Amino acid sequence: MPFKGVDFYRIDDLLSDEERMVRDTVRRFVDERVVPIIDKHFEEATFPSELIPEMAEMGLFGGTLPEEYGCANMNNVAYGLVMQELERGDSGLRSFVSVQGALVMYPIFTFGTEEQKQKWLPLLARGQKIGCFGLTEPDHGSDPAGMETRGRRTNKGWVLNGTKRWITNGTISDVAIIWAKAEGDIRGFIVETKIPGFQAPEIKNKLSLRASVTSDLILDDVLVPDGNLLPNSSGLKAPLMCLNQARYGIAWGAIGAAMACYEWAVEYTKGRIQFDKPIAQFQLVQEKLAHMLTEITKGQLLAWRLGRLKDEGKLHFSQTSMAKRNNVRVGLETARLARDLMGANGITLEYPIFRHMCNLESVYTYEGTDHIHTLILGEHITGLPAYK
Ligand code: TGC
Ligand code: FAD
Repeated sequence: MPFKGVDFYRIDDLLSDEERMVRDTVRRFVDERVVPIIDKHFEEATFPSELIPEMAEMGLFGGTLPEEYGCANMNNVAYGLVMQELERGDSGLRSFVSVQGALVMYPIFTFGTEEQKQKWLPLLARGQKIGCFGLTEPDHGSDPAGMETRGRRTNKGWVLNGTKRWITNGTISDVAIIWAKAEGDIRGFIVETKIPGFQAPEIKNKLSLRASVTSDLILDDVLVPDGNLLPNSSGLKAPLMCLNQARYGIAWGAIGAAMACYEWAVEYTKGRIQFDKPIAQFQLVQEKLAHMLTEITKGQLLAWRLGRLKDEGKLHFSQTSMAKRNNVRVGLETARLARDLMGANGITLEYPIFRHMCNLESVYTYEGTDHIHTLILGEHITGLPAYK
């Protein structure tokens, strides 16, 4: 079914011509290149790597970074619209682009030397190198400050030891940004994955984000040259700054998935006859459709305002938490309601609904769980941190 677009409050009118053009380009790409193949990839649990060159060509990797590093230098609203469209296709595709840009290119750009930027950013922007971000560990998810991965300084460079878990793109990466406690401080390292002592086995049997590669990273006495330390990264604040970028993209992306589910629910309920009427004519069904559209519209406005604040340099990370938390809730609720309205047909891969619903279960958990974003807001409101 070709996507018509969900824009009840004419948010299009709030976008510039350039923002609309970026959105429409990625919208076409998703309709023509992603939608026809994504169910097969989800079913077979493979990532659609064949799409990497086209996404690079469109400037989607590190899209907001400057042109001097081969990036598209788009504004944050345009980037958000990219994320919305990609996740309308599949959260796995948006995850791939989030990780490459927000979690690999952003830390190199923000905490790296000029030499590191010149070496890595153009390759990553062209999709010739793929990256991953290793923060989470088997025993430290919501609480990354407790990480056990260690960096020890030697006269040959840094020796890294530890295990990271649930790492998007891990097995297919050429380079990993690894966060470790190094001489007492949390630091970021650029680790080339072909190096001795580094392994990245894939985590199998996921029922969510099946069209995305998720891995363990095992570092066993991995020797990293001094020049691969990100010199301006110091403390937990550094990886958390990266997470802000990715959480921003998710706030837009989750609404993309919701838009896809809503549109299918409308079409399906108008065509499905029970008791001699389209089920869309029943009040209980209309209540659900009205609720979905209202929540999507609120989520779109949150994302749009978040983007404008980010472009104006006025964004506080607690505002990103509000949008991530709200919009993933909207995505997941919309997917579940659409599944309900489609009855038994809702559980198959014939329609994208259940796939989105399964994906969004991960999106609810990664990049800060729903609880963690609630507590970030709680701390912002009260000044009292309730995590510990
Ligand atoms: P806390 O003491 O609160 O903070 C340490 C320092 O960092 C500052 N800070 C932030 N700075 C920038 N952005 C943020 N979001 C920040 N949050 C805190 C804070 O002001 C402090 O600064 P300073 O100057 O005083 O040192 O740290 P805490 O240990 O109490 O932890 C706080 C908490 C729980 C919010 C944090 O640990 C957290 O966000 N946990 C969630 C972990 C998480 O989101 N992991 C995500 C891993 S990556 C991932 O999931 C990728 S999925 C990718 C995909 O496929 O799309
Ligand atoms: P836990 O932290 O153990 O949480 C379990 C439950 O306890 C949750 O409900 C949580 O909200 C709750 N909880 C924990 N602490 C508190 C508290 N203080 N108050 C209230 N409730 C609390 N990580 C990376 O570093 N890089 C990646 O690329 C990456 N990709 C991922 C891809 C996928 C598909 C998934 C599923 C995860 C990925 N992650 C990645 C990991 C992700 O960030 C973590 O799963 C997430 O941070 C939660 O950690 P956890 O799974 O260990 O859950």
